[in-house]
Amino acid sequence: MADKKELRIGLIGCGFMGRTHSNGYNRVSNFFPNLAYRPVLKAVCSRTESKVKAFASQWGYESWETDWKILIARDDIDAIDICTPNDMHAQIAIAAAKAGKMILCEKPLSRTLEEGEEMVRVIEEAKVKNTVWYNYRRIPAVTLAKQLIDSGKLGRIFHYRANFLQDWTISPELPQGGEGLWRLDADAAGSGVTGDLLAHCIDTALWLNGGIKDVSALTETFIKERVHQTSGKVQKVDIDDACIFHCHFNNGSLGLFESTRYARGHKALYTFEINGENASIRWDLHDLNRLEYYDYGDDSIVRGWRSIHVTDGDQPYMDKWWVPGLSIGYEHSFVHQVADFLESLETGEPCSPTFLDALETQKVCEAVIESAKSRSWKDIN
Ligand code: SOE
Repeated sequence: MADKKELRIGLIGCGFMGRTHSNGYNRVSNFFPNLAYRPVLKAVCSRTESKVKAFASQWGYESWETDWKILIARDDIDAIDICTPNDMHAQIAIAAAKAGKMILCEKPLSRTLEEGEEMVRVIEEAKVKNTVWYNYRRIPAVTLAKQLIDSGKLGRIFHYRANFLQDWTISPELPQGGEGLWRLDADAAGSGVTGDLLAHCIDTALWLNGGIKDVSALTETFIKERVHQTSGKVQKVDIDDACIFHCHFNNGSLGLFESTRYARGHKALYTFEINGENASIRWDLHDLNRLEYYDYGDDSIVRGWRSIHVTDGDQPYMDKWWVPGLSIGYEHSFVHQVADFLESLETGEPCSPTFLDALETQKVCEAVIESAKSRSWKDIN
């Protein structure tokens, strides 16, 4: 380890995402031993001292701060990792870029397209290395889907279908805003399921199936008012609780997307299915090691959907883990993103999705919200 170059991390935010990223940094050098770089957990930052101290000790950070501006100003930090609620992404990323730090930003890039454009402008000008944590791309079965599509096995694509279904906000008693529940507060989050969940589906879709041309959407807010944790008052809810949209992709295929936090029984059901002229694939986050594949080229007497257990050393990332047949999980997608980021420091290549790539997802999210508001089709760009 001593011969490796250090990437000194300053992480901002100690919530769920702070834990997933920290776990990625902690695991990566054990499982990707050939990388030239290794992450060093230099400092973590959060407003509450007791919380940030406990987090630093639990995850192995050398030090902690309670003011992100101080963290950014430190010269022993190379990269800022943004794990805050969405309303902090732009100001932190812009300040970090101006200070010459690399940036790893949690998804979605921003609350609005305008915010995202400004972030991209500053980051490009500062020429700092950057990436956005759309982690699902790096689940081996999803990466394998990309390889199958790119190899031409599916042929012309006709349909792309994706869902992201949850059920955790059904109770009207659930407050909005504040710690843990900022995702229900439009000021903090920007949007509801569109920016939080559909953004994942859109990122994967753009990666697998190329750009989206236009969208037609509808959104619904089922619970119109909730107590706000900060003010203690009942306030209007401005996020979208559910969103459905359809679209044309630039390659001529049709897309159908649905997301909600009101699908009783579903906790994080992210699924997609792609139908091509020669083959189809489908994937389900609840069974994330499997990729379902149907190939019309198979001998007709055995033709049918096959379930590929993506755990073989020949399959993406899997030579780094256990032995064929043994599964990995959600957390490994973050380890893979760290590994790819470290590798990109060696190769000098961008680590996708970059801020610029993630701006494409913002464009679609913005068009989806605008389309639902205006009850009309919206072009992307
Ligand atoms: C929301 O519940 C959430 O945590 C998202 O914010 C994450 O991005 C998604 O991966 C899981 O669900």
